[in-house]
Formats: sequence, C-alpha cells, structure tokens
Amino acid sequence: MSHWNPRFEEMPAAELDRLQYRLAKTLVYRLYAFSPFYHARMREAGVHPDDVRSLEDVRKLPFMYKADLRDNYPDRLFTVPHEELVRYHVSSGTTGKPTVVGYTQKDIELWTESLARALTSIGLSRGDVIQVSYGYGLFTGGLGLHYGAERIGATVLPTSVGNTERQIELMQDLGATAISCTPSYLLHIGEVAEKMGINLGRDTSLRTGILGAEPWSEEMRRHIQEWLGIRAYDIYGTSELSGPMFTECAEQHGIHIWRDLALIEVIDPETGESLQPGERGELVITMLQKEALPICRYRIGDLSSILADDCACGRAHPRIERITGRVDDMLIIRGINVFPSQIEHVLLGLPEVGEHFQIVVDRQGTLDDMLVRVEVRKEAFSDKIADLMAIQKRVADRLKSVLNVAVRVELVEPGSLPRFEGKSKRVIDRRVL
Ligand code: DLL
Repeated sequence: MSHWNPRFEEMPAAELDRLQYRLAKTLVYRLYAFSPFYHARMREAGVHPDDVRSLEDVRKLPFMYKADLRDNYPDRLFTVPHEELVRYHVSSGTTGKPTVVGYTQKDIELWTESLARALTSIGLSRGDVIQVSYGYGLFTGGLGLHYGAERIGATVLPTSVGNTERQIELMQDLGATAISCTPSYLLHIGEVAEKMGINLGRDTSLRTGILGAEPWSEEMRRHIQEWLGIRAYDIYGTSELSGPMFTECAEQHGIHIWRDLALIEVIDPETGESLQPGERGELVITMLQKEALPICRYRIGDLSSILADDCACGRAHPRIERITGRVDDMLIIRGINVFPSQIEHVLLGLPEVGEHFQIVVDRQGTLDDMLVRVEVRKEAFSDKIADLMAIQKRVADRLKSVLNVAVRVELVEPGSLPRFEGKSKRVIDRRVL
C-alpha cells in the first residue's frame, strides 16, 4: 500500500481547491480574531478576511518574516492559552535570537500525519526498522521522524546523532532498513563503516535514506545511492512549519506538499511578485491548520520552484523541486552571485575530488577572495606534484566556467576536512567577522 490516507492523497484537484479555500478562509478569520499580530498586519495592509473570496485572494494577505518570529520571542505570536501547549521546540538560531515553536496536541497530530503519509509514499511500512539519526531534543528532526515512523507501525531505532561506530553496530544487529539523518552525516556514517570493514549496501539491511535538513544536490543523491546501495529521498521542513514535514514520493521527483495542510507559493525575493510553476524563487508557506503558532504567508527564505507537470504517482498535491539554497546563503563574490550548492554540483561532477569541501571567503584589500578546499579522492591521490597540479587546474577551470568568477582551489588529503553529525557548515565567511 503506498497511500497512508487515501481520502486526502487521492482527492482530485478540484476538490482539493475547495478544501484548501475553506481552510484558508477559516484560518484568516481565526487570525483576524485571535492574533493581535496578524490583525494589525492585515489592517496595515488594508485587507479584511471578507476580501479573501478565492484561493488567489490569499495573495492579498501580508507576508510574515523570520524577523517577526524573533521580534516576538519567545511566545508572543502564539494564539492558544499555555495550558493547551503540549511541547516546545527551539531552533538554534545561528544569527540572532532563536525561534520558539509551541505545539498543541492537534499540531503534533497533523505533523505526525504529514510524515506518516510521506514515509508511506516512499514505500516504508510495518516491518521496516527506521533508524532516526537526527538530533533528539530542541531540534525537530529526531522527535518528528520518531512520531511519524511509529505512526506507520515501523520499528524506531532512536540513535540520535553521534557515537557513529555504535550507530553502525546497532544498524547491523537490529536490521535497520532505513535511516534518517542529514546527507552529510550519512556520508560520515558510510566512511566510518568502511573503516570498520562494513559496506552498508552489502553488509546491512539498509535500503532507504530519508535525508534532509540541509541542501544537497542531485549529484550527491547519485553518489550516495551508488556508493551505499540504497535509495535516497529528500525530506524538507523547518521548525516554524512544525519540523520535517514533506518528502519526495517513490518517483524521487519533487517534494509533495499536502494541500490540506499547507498552501505553497513561490515569489520573486526582490519584488515579492508571485512566480509561475517552473520559475525559481523564494518559498512562501501558509500552514492551514496549525494552532499554537500560526504561519500565514511566511517567507521561509528557501529557494525552489513549483514543478509544472503532474506527478506519475497520481497525487494531485503539488511538488517543489529540491531546495537549491537560501536567499541569505548566496555569496556575493566580486559582484557575482554564488551559491554553495553550485560548488557541490561542480565538485561531484569531477571524478578526482570528493564530496567533502569547504568554502573560505575573505577580503584581500577591497577584493573578495574565495578559496575552495576540496579533498582529493583516495584513488586519485598522488605523490607527484604535477598530477595534483593538473587536478587543481581542472577543478579551478570547471568552477570558473560555472560560477563566472575565478576562485582559488586547494586540494587537501582525503579525510582531512571536518565531518558533520547534524547540519554541515561548509562556508566560512571571514568578511563578516
Ligand atoms: O531542519 C527540519 C528538518 C529536520 C527538515 C529533519 C528535514 C529533516 P530547521 O532547523 O528550522 O528545521 O531548519 C530549516 O533547513 O529553511 C532549509 O534552509 C534547510 N532545509 C531543511 N530541509 C532541507 C532540504 C529543519 N531537504 C532550514 N533541502 C530550511 C535543503 C533544507 N534545505
């Protein structure tokens, strides 16, 4: 069975339109009545709930920004009494104040429902053993996947992050069939396993990776699938939406966004104008049924597009392409926009270098300087300087032709760059220090 909730997953598009409109309308009235923040925003924008007469009209509503969450720290945007909260999660907030998310029982329920559908859509069910190697605690990854996996009747192996050798032993001994973690942690797990003489594809029952919480490329998927002998699926979400929420289906072509739970838009990040399916821009999400911390036209900052074609799986729920980066992780190098994901794309296309890299940005006088440090693959490693220089030149040339800006390249030994258990940190920007 590939549908967890056939009623919603098989709902025809026209019926989903009506349902989504009804839910959006209810949300807007609720916000106007119960959220002083949204009430004030709507008044400022000169919109009243009565003005929302179609799904399109949702676009009349004002945006909500990450800064609004920070400015209202910790809980001033909550719209339920505190007795109704059953949990908090707190996002790390690398810049500025963290964001606190509160959950009612219904919020947890719908989050779990979303993941139950998602995990089922990639073929997981009772009988699977799902190793949850996301952090448990304030981060949403661990508990989110835990609840979703239990809901579909799978057996959860809640290893959380760290203690990698033990993760691998338990994976073998308890027959984990799926693992959920960041793609960079799975790379690390794969390497440690190799050092232990274990090939994950051959020597374990692992068949599925549910990977996300950070950007990763199609090339990385190919690499992981071939190297580890598993199928790797993208999982997306943010703490404000509840946590990890949406995944690709078995087609591995776009992340389905359940229309009864969320309304997705893509806008031009500069002008705020709505973009068409197929056009890439910033994601804007409205969570239609969230109670404790309502999210309406929230500018997440992630860049993606809505896929224009229908999914071969038959679900009429729209899909977004994989996230290529964030509005704020774009680096401007001598006036040229560079995304770390472009660099991963180039490096993984070159057989001599590995998937482990680091970007160091600095300013020499008034000029930006970008250094890409990348590990040479063991097979390509040589003690002849000329061989290494040839590789270095090839990498620098490829990067220049794709990025349109010259960058310096430093080749480093296999295994010498940092490895990550959670989200990777590949960019060091010394300009802002
Ligand atoms: O990372 C929630 C999550 C947990 C998602 C486990 C998937 C798996 P935050 O810590 O709030 O929440 O970070 C959210 O991470 O806005 C994106 O920039 C990035 N991100 C999350 N998933 C992906 C993905 C969790 N699949 C921020 N691809 C988001 C690219 C992702 N970026």
